[in-house]
Amino acid sequence: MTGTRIVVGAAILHRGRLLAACRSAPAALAGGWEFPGGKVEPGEDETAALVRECREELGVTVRPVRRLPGAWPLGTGYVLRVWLADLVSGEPRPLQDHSEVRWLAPAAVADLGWLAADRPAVDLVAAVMGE
Ligand code: 9L3
Ligand code: MG
Repeated sequence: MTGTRIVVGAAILHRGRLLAACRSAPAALAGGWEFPGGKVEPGEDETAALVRECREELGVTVRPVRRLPGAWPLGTGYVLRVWLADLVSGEPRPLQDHSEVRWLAPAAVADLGWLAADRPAVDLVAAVMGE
């Protein structure tokens, strides 16, 4: 939709595990787990933003695979869209806005303290992991 501002999140799957990142900033979100990512910049497409954000936040190269159906409101005029992604290279580490990253086995996905906005996509990713 024209004018809709988009935040992309990366559901990075690797060796049967899902990467989750715990926010350290801003204070209102600190301690909440999320799919790493961020705002799509003007003129940038979603996949380019996803690759850029994963490089900036985690120091890794990812390959977007497909976008999950849905767009979830962030309450700030933005919506969250989540992409499945492969890890191409690098070892994820928290370089920006995160205190910790964690690889989750399928059984651990549902129990994490995800940000509310990410929850619906978490359920979709969990279903993909169970396929
Ligand atoms: N946000 C929520 N879930 C996510 C991501 C990547 C982002 N998986 C929210 C947090 C911020 C806003 O979107 O309010 C912008 O994200 P960022 O650019 O601070 O990562
Ligand atoms: Mg971010």
